[in-house]
Amino acid sequence: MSAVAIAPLAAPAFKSDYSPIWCPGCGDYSVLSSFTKAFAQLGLRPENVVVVSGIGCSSRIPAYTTCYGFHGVHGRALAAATGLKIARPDLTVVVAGGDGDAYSIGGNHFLHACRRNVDLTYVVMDNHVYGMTKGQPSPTTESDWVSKLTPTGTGVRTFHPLVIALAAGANFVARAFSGDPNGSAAIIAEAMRTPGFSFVEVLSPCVTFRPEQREWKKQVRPAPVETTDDPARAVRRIMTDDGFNIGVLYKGNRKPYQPETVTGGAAELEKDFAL
Ligand SMILES: Cc1ncc(C[n+]2csc(CCOP(=O)(O)OP(=O)(O)O)c2C)c(N)n1
Ligand code: SF4
Repeated sequence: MSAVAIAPLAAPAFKSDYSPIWCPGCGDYSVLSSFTKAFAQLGLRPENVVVVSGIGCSSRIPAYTTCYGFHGVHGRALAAATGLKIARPDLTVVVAGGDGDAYSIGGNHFLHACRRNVDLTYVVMDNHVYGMTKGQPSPTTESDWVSKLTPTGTGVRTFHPLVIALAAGANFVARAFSGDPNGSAAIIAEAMRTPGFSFVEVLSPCVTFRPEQREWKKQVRPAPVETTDDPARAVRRIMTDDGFNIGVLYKGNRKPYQPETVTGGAAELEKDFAL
């Protein structure tokens, strides 16, 4: 008897019936489209994909997909995702969050996820602000950004996620822009195809608390250089660009971390916790 062929799914099959409650014009709508397009491009099925997030406007993404989802605790998405991928290496695990979630409260997990190189794709929607809690500065907020809470700016230098990811050992580093959902989908798909910890910074404007970010569409451009597999070269390039070069900026060959002790999967682990 011949096997029944399963038809590949199109992007809309990965969108749930929940309507996003993001502000009109928020960049995260397009990032959601990029996720679903990437899943379709990779020929995935929702039952084999898990989208894990922390807390924030951007972290609402799992509910808007038809995949399994885990909308967890602020800053702890990578910890949950790492455990899941180690226990269930058969699943495709994608992690989503914002710059506050990822680099402030979640900063330590970010460093160690890069270092561990578990086969995950981490997509951070960076709007240089805490959107959900109404506009506090985040680690990527420019030091001279003036707001009600920072009347003279923060005076603190910004965190540089891509460089820090490279220094900590991430195996794939890219920058995307929400205003180009097809380009972002291609980058996210390439990140997911690349074994190990893949990090994608998506510039995703917060039109409510950073309306000036609507101008990002005029500032972004394709990176004028080819992807490199040399982390030192990638760091030099990223340190000297203006933050608006889009593309895959580094792709390495590190072997993903997958401890043999848990290859029996979740059932094996659960035996130790049986009452
Ligand atoms: C332990 C804890 N501390 C603080 C908060 C409050 N909080 C919720 S979302 C958020 C920041 C979200 O900003 P970001 O991650 O940049 O996402 P955005 O909303 O901009 O997408 C904070 C501080 C919380 N939910 N839990
Ligand atoms: S507050 Fe900002 S990040 Fe949050 S939904 Fe509105 S525009 Fe998007």
